[in-house]
Amino acid sequence: MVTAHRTCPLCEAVCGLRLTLDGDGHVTSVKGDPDDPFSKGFICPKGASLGRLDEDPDRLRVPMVRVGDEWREATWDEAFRLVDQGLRDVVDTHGRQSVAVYLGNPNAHSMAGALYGGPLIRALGTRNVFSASTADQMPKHVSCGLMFGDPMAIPVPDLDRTDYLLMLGANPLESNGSLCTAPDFAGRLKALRRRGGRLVVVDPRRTRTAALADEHLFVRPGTDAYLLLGVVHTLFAEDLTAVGVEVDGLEEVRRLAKEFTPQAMARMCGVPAEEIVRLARELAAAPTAAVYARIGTCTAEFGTVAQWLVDVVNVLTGNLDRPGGVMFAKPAVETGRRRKPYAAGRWHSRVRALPEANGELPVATLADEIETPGAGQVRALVTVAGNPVLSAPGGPRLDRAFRDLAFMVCVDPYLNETTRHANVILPPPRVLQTPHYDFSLLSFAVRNYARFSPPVLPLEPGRPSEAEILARLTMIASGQGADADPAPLDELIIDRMLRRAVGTPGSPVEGRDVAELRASLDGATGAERRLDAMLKLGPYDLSLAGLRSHPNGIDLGALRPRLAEVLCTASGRVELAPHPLVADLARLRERPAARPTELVLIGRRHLRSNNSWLHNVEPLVGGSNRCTLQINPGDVARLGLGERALVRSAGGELVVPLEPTETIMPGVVSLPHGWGHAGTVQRVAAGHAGVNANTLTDETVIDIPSGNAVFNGVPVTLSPA
Ligand SMILES: Nc1nc2c(c(=O)[nH]1)N[C@H]1C(S)=C(S)[C@@H](COP(=O)(O)OP(=O)(O)OC[C@H]3O[C@@H](n4cnc5c(=O)[nH]c(N)nc54)[C@H](O)[C@@H]3O)O[C@H]1N2
Ligand SMILES: Nc1nc2c(c(=O)[nH]1)N[C@H]1C(S)=C(S)[C@@H](COP(=O)(O)OP(=O)(O)OC[C@H]3O[C@@H](n4cnc5c(=O)[nH]c(N)nc54)[C@H](O)[C@@H]3O)O[C@H]1N2
Ligand code: SF4
Ligand SMILES: [Mo]
Repeated sequence: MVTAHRTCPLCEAVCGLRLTLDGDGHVTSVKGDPDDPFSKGFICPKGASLGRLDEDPDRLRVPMVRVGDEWREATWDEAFRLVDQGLRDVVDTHGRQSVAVYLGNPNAHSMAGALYGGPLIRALGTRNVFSASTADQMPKHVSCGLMFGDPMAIPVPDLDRTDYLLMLGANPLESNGSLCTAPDFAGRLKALRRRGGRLVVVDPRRTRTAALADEHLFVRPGTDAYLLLGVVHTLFAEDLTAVGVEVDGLEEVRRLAKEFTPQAMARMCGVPAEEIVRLARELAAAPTAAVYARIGTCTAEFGTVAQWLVDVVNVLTGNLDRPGGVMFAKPAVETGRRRKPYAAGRWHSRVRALPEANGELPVATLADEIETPGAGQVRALVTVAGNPVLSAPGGPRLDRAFRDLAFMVCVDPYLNETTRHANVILPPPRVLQTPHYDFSLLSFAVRNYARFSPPVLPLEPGRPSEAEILARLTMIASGQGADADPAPLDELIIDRMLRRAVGTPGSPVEGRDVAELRASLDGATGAERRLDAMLKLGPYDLSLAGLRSHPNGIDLGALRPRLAEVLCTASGRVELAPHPLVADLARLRERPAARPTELVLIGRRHLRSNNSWLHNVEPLVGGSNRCTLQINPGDVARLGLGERALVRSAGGELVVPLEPTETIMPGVVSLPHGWGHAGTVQRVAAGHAGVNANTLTDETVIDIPSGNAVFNGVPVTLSPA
């Protein structure tokens, strides 16, 4: 029996786990780690099934090569050589822009993704960079980039101290929180209420989170921006503003907000005008307050404007960068502090001329780039930890487009709806064979905290770690071939990092000798050495050895005000009225109010699900975790529907089982994404196939400033099936 401590990699809550393994390396129990200062023993059903997931017999163990419709196993050397050949053929004939890359969500949870995603993109030398971010939080990056100068400067609600939390389009009781790293989110919300605070949830569904709140308001999908404009209007109209930080554009926002009266906004969003006014008054009157909005408001037609308005309200009520308001975490490792203010739209996509955001093009236009002939047409694709056939808008079109690629390589543990189109699949090792540090999620934590988990089990001889897989792909992409040793890549990156740091005034190593610093670095692999270097350059005087000696994690304290440190705007002030967002109000003004009979589709999440890839773990599927269409019983009766319905949208059609429930507002239906398992060798998932929600979403409709996909507020019609 061995006990091991690990951070759970399955969601943003970063819970500490305590695993027990038998002599053969099988997980016999998974518990929350009571000694973790952040998660304090919390665990959810997903974390509890980590052992099952890790030992899933359907996970790939060796590289797979597709020849026609047949798969065969390959050695690692052979697989990398085929990748080198496949990519080289495409680049030689069609140029570098003809290779696209798609990085999926689990990259945000892995050291390999954090450390090698950037180098891989740079080595490919392509602007056809896509990721799950444009199906998720890109609106927040763009709004924060424009307001604070840095797209990664995303303030989080100070959950443990706030007196008032207005939550829009988030359901942490199912999702465990997002862009707000907070293990036991539910416990923290209950504590907020126990200390006399108030929680208000805005959602077209009365969710489990809403049930726990003081108040729940139904909002018409896709209209949170209108609701927030009504709040901003009221704050000015009733002279309730109390700006506590230096801003530019205050008068412009005051002037802009004039026309957006609560009465007019109520007609758009369905929240009564007097409720909008009351929300504004309560936010202003609370000793401290935080507005927090997540996926429901991001993956919507006015996603970026809504994210902007969230922080406008936080600024206007004096709650930006103060305890109890919204604050910026100070992680132990800061990946690339910006020097230049964020600029949007530096280049555009070839086919639809959509602007780049944060270095990426919208995944909503990936199919266009593959299907449309001409110079720069995408002919090859590299995916890492992504399943866009199920997760991207208009997924079935991508399913068809992928078939026409000249070459595709996927780094993924599963043969699934996306990777089945690959020529080569490179599977990363088991979770327990992988070191873990949360480079990105700890930047959005409600407490400053650090934890490193070394691998629990060794790699089989000859098997590369995911870091090595990505490093070798990077070497291939930079033209150095399949057999090049990737070790110098890490050393080059470390060297550059140290050189910059010794020359930076105020850095902990200012003026020191680079060679000496390099010699003092610790770590079994290049990835670990890079982490050690970053910790040593970070603000807490930490090191890899220091983290190793604290296997339960280290609490680095409550959030402290630090706006001056993160602000990177040209003016040196918070930009309250960035031009691209002000300009986008024109689009919002033109949208007609919904007709009473109109039906719109939204998504939802389930505690025992995780996008598309946990449906092969028996304890996590079944029960209430099913792919059904939630619908208000009034709509069922009005439309004369039975047990199933035919759902049609501009994007496509599906037949789905109905789940009538009073918890969803009339005129709204909800279907979870990540289902529609087909053509794969995942035996459990195949028995719970469900349908692909992204058959119905429409890749031609996006949030303009960010290029983000629109999953919520999709017009649909229903008829008996
Ligand atoms: N168990 C589980 N956890 C997960 C995931 C998972 O699939 N399963 N996925 C992870 C990922 S990738 C992410 S990004 C996070 C997301 O984390 P959350 O943002 O908390 O995601 P959801 O649970 O989908 O909650 C979104 C809520 O928005 C509501 N909504 C839909 N449309 C609108 C709208 O127009 N306005 C408003 N105000 N609300 C709306 C939905 O009804 C839903 O309750 O969760 C992560 N955690
Ligand atoms: N309709 C609708 N669509 C949505 C959403 C919605 O709310 N509604 N939500 C969107 C959101 S928020 C997101 S984040 C995206 C997610 O979009 P994606 O990231 O494209 O999809 P996932 O289902 O998370 O796929 C993750 C893939 O990574 C693989 N994987 C798991 N662990 C690892 C690992 O350690 N290494 C590697 N290399 N691979 C691994 C899995 O097998 C799976 O193939 O979906 C989006 N799609
Ligand atoms: S809440 Fe998230 S991090 Fe915590 S155990 Fe569950 S899946 Fe893992
Ligand atoms: Mo996500």
